[in-house]
Amino acid sequence: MRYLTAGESHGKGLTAILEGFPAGVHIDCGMIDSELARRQGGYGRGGRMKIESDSAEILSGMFGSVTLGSPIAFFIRNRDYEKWSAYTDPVRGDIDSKALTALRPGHADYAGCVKYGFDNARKILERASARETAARVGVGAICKQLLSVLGITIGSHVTEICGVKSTVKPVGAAGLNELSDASAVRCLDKTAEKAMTAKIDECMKNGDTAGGEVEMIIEGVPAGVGSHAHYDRKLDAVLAAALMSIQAVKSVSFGMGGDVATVFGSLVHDCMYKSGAHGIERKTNNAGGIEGGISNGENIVARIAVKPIPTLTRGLDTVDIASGKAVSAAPERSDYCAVPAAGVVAENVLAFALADELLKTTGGDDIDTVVRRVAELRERANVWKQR
Ligand code: EPS
Repeated sequence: MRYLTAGESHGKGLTAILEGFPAGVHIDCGMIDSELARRQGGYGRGGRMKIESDSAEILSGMFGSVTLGSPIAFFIRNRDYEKWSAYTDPVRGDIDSKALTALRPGHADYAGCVKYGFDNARKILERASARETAARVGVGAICKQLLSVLGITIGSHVTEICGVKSTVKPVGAAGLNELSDASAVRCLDKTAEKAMTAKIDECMKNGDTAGGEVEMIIEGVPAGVGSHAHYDRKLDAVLAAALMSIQAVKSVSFGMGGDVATVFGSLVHDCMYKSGAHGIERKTNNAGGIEGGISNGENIVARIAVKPIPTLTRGLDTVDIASGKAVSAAPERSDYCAVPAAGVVAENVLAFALADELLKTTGGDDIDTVVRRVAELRERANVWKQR
């Protein structure tokens, strides 16, 4: 599969085309909109989320909500476009009458203007904005529904905001989002939740922003997805690239992550034992469900670190490229903290990347073939039960 997104943050809206999705999957379009609504939520979001009420209008790729195997296209309207059309209309808009020249440190403003030879950073920020993730969540929501047919669930929870850490460690993905979505910061630890909310309140008071960490768990992936043989099919590399492509993500890790550097191998690798009911089982899951670039049948556990949003209402020291003078970066409208939303985006980019790699492993243009091949893969891991 592959997909493209198009659309500027304050343009008419966002378009996505998902190509290569199998035929015969019944898509609940209401579920796409609920994923879009989950992405809009979380304590610390800014004024824009009060304006938008994201909904995907499906344009192609299905009849009667059942996929055809043809490209699935959809459109998410930007309500805020009404206020911005004089600047952002693709044909008549005059973006230079709303120029942004005080470059925001941490955003794409400086590097983008150098790259394209622009002297107005608004031409960069309109596409660099995390608004684009709405389109990616729409694509992921469709892929989540394919994975669900195959018994695969993805959930996430916030593990840290601005140094405040959660101590709750969920065991799986089933039911995880019901719990995390019930929290304003999508955190399972009630004490940490309070302290995280207080950190965000501090940001609101001081015009600052807060980053954090989110953990994603994928349950039900059969062993055998990905490949040890090809660098570009290693499942951890594929999933990491997808996660790193999310705006503001600065690091990705699986299982024990960076802690593997701190202890002996005997404390890292997940010992196996024979279990009557399940074949071969593991005592631990430090690998995070991937060995040699291939899923090993355990839960896939990934984490992302998200930097604080670079638009601070208090402003940061910078240079105005129109005057060449030292100024404070423009106080554009933004979010104080988007870490809870980043978890929803991460689940959905993982859904696409995993579904894509899984289809490479199983083949199949229609859902029945994919279901049969996944069942065969699962059966292979069960053969050792008889020995
Ligand atoms: C976002 C929409 C944006 C921001 C945010 C994410 O809306 P606006 O720019 O109109 O306030 O809230 O974008 C950024 C954090 C960014 O750095 O650009 C969204 O839909 O998620």
